[in-house]
Amino acid sequence: MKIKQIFAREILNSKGFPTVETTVILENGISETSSCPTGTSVSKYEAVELRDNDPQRFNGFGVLKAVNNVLNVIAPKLIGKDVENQAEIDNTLISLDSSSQKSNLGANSILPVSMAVAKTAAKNLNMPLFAYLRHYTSLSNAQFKIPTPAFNIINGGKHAGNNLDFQEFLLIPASSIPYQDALNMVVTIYHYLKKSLKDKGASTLVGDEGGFGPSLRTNRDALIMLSEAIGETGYRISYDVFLGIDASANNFRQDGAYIIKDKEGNLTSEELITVYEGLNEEYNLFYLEDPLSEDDWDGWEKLNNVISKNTVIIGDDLIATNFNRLQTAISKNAIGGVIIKPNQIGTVIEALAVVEAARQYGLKIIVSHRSGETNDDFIADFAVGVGADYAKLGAPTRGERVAKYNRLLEIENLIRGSSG
Ligand code: 2PG
Ligand code: MG
Repeated sequence: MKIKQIFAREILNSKGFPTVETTVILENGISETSSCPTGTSVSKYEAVELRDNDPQRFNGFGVLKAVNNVLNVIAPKLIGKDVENQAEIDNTLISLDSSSQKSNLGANSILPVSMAVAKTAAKNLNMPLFAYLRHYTSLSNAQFKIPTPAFNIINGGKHAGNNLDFQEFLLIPASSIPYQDALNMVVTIYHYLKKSLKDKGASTLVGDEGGFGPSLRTNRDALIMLSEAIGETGYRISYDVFLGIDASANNFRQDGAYIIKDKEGNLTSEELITVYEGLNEEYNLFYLEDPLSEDDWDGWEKLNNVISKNTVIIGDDLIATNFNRLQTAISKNAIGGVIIKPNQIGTVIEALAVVEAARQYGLKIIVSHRSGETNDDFIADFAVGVGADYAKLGAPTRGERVAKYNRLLEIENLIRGSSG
């Protein structure tokens, strides 16, 4: 079915910043809408967003230029194209922009079109989006499963106004636990944690992704609080549920050194690795994302070699959902898993290519939201469709986060229904 019209508008995201929403309409009247997420801790290797820089509107963060790019540059080239031809459409978007980081049109004009095209195509075929996206992978059509959710329960770094250096302290349920039960477990722990923060006089205000943002003495204290909360619920740590960290280490690297409150002074990569090894011995970290900064390749190689085989070292800012950077990481044996964020690269087709390369090399695939989100639940379907091992979607609170977790509940039901 051919595309008849594409609309775009400026809307707000969960952090009160403008973003671009697009609607694709087919000749038969079927339409779907999608909107662009935005990162707060962004890699310098990501596709970039176009902002208006007009101080008269939204402190310069307006996106009317990107909206106009959809309406005046992108739409005329896509109208009349078959909506099911995602590859041709995304390649048209890539060549219309023609820059290496989507800086001409802006990834925030390109991605919401690419996502809305996929959503509209699925709707036109009367298929759930996750099942439609499966066609663009090397996986079999039938075997859908809900990725293990990775919940961000305590927020720090750039995601909260507190004093923690590490950006995310995560709870990861055992993969054998069905999704509904995993959600129940983590929500139970979340509320125990809230109570114990309150009892200790710590703040229960939440950060960008709905996790608590208390100020604590060290980053290790956040792991202590999480472990205690798990203990109080009766769930077993490192059996029912595992601990993880997204350090987002770019944010505490200064002049070639790392600075965190767990250890005095400026740390070298080796010294920081020793800190992680210590934390791992105590808390059996299952998941360690961006433990080192995005240019510290030697540090990544070293850590991935020395850390216990039970810990997955995950590249987010390091890879930036970029095929070439993934190849470099693979050749250096720097990671065991990779974060996939479609807006880091700018089109659905390019994100799918990175997923396939990661799968081919046996890396864990973690599909992730951004800290600035809307209620668009595209990423939940994307995670199931591409057969991700994990889906990182924030805390199980706040509308823009639960939109995704609730969509996974819906998909879980659909999958059960289809498998009898
Ligand atoms: C991350 C993400 C999402 P941001 O670092 O993994 O949690 O944060 O969107 O701010 O880059
Ligand atoms: Mg990250």
